[in-house]
Amino acid sequence: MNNKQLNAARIALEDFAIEIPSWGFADTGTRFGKFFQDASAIDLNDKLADAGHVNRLTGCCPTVAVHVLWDFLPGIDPKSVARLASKHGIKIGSINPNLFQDQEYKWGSLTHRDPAIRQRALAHCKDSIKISQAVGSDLISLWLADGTNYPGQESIRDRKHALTESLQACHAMLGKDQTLLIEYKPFEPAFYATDIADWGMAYIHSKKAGKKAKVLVDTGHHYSGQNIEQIVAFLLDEEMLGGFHFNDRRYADDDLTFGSIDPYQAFRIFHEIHSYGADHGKMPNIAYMIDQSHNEKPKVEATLQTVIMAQELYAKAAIIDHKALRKAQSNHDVVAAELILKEAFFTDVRPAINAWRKKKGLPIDPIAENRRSGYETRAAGDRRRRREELNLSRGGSYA
Ligand code: AFD
Ligand code: MN
Ligand code: MN
Repeated sequence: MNNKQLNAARIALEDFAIEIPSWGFADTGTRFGKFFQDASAIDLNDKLADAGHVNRLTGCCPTVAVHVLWDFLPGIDPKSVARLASKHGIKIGSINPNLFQDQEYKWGSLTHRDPAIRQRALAHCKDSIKISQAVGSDLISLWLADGTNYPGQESIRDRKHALTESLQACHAMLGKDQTLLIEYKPFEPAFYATDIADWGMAYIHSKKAGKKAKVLVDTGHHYSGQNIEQIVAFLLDEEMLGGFHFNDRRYADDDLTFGSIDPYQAFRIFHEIHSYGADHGKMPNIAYMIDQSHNEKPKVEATLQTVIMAQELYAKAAIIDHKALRKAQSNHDVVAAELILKEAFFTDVRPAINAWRKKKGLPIDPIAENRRSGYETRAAGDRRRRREELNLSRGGSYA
């Protein structure tokens, strides 16, 4: 790395923060089952402790995404959750309503043909917004599983109309500085027509909902071969990119650790963001969030791996010479243009990252430090004992 690149990477690392999901530390798995780990978080305090540990080791995960039904159990005071988070050195980040598990939502939630069910779903959104305001979060991250499984099952247009109305009502409940992130997903658990199936539907619903709604891009929510960075560039240019749920995938919404399958695609997504920043003189205000579930890898270690990969790819994309790229593009010098990206992608940015970590007093190798610290071994022992004492059945959070 030359000095210019070192400096660009250092500046990028300074402002890069990525949010970790509370659910990534709990017993999660696939629809075919979960492989339980002793160190899996039992309750919210465990999840926040794990998130705090990841932030202490990496220095770039100051917030944790929470799921309303899984983290804010009935009777829990949201302010106590905020206090618990700060005890672990982090803050509550995006609030994720849950409109996909209650039996009443079998035929949909905000799209349901019965206004009473839509009202019930809106009441949950209202509660989620209240929680966000109580914990000081400005992000409501909404994913709907709504959709149909068979042709002819429902009117696609009627559902679209119902959803528009519901999202407008949800948007009206937001605080002045809050943002509603509307996430799209083409498949699963609806297998014929998901109501918010792609970025275009999310864009249109965001526009109709109101000025505080933006699109959330989950990298696992695309058909294979789809050009995600093109969607990112388009939404950025429309000022409609609210943020990301990062993960990697081979076939579907696999929620694998970020950059484990296709790091070059993740790098190209970051390139579009840095390119936008270079053209506008400042980086866009978007939420970088992780959405993964770790069925085989140890959960804390998988989260560390993801954060480290995200930092590295973000720093690699930061050293691209945008002026040289523009020049190659204007000359239709395809190979030179492509090589500018490849050079950056294959540059070892660890000297910049190590210097940044050293300056912050962080471990140079967070994964090695995590193993040396024995954190997960202690957590496994403590949580195994608590499960036995509480006679806890596996698979759900206790509190
Ligand atoms: C599942 C959904 C979606 C959502 C996440 C958290 O596919 O990505 O954002 O759960 O609720 O992964
Ligand atoms: Mn997601
Ligand atoms: Mn998903």
